[in-house]
Amino acid sequence: MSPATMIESKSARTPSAETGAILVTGAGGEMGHALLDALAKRYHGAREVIAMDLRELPADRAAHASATYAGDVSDPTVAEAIALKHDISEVWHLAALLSTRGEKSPELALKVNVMGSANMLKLAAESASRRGTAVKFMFPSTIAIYGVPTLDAKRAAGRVSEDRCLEPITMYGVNKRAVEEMGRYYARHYRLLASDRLDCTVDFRSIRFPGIISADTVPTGGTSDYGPEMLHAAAQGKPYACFVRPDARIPFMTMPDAVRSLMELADAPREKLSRLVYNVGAFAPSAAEIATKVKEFFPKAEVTYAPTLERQRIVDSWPEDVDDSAARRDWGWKPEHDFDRAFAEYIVPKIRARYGC
Ligand code: AKB
Repeated sequence: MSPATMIESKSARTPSAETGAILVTGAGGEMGHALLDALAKRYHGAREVIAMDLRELPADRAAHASATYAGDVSDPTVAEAIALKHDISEVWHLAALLSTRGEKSPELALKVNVMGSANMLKLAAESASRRGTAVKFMFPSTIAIYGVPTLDAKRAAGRVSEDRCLEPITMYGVNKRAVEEMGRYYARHYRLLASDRLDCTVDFRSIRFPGIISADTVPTGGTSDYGPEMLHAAAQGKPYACFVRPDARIPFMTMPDAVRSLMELADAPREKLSRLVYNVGAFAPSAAEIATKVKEFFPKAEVTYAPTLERQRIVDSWPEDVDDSAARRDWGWKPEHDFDRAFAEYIVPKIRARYGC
């Protein structure tokens, strides 16, 4: 998409440019939705928030941003046009094609997930050198960067720490891992030979997220989607055929915890961070344990199992849980919602209000 076809709209709000602008890509996606809310609550319009998505944002979402852009992250001219108009001091780069979608169109996933990220990293690096200060780059990575070869290996691996089992089997996992490495390059090596300035680089910070459950939105294109799909189906009184076996186990967390973790990592003093990329965990139920919990709250829920080869294979390659001790030690990560509290205090009350059940 050329800048000429990029749609821009502005709300009436006049932001302060004192601290620079925050650019959020993928603002129309599940996490973008929750992050825009959180940024609006935090800054109340006192900070410029620029929301970008492939499609134009609905008016209620756009109201949370000071400017919105519809454009393709993989088109370098879009990033260039945004950088010309705004003094970007933070990039929250959420735009991506998820794992199941990525396996359907691997080349498209490569283009969006890797080229899109390369464009945003370049934008951040150039903004940093223009501003003479580091530009923060927040990047949601994923448990899909891990790959265990067999179910026995998965059981033996247990809670996987950041530097083990790095052999992803999906294009999405490969892409996210590549961007983690590109982030490391931009944070630690880019242009340092030429300028010697460590203070005006990309301050890359990333979290490898597990499956995320939101009570407000239903995910699309992911492989951890069976968790949230099961819940949203039960709340609407619809039967659900789960696409993985009952014993399939991966880590999950709630959307409020996921957004809070990104914000806490963004706020952490750089010198406290021993890594660029962190695991975060919360709970790690099997599909059958999610179904049992769903039935506690929605006794009429109908869950059957119809595993599909491709999606089961992906879930089997992901670890059953993650070791997040580095995040806990370095920046005090602690999930608010364990499995019981996630349902009792967040998912069920919100989902009941949403569907009126
Ligand atoms: C997916 O299923 O692709 C994502 C993820 C685990 O990153 N939700």
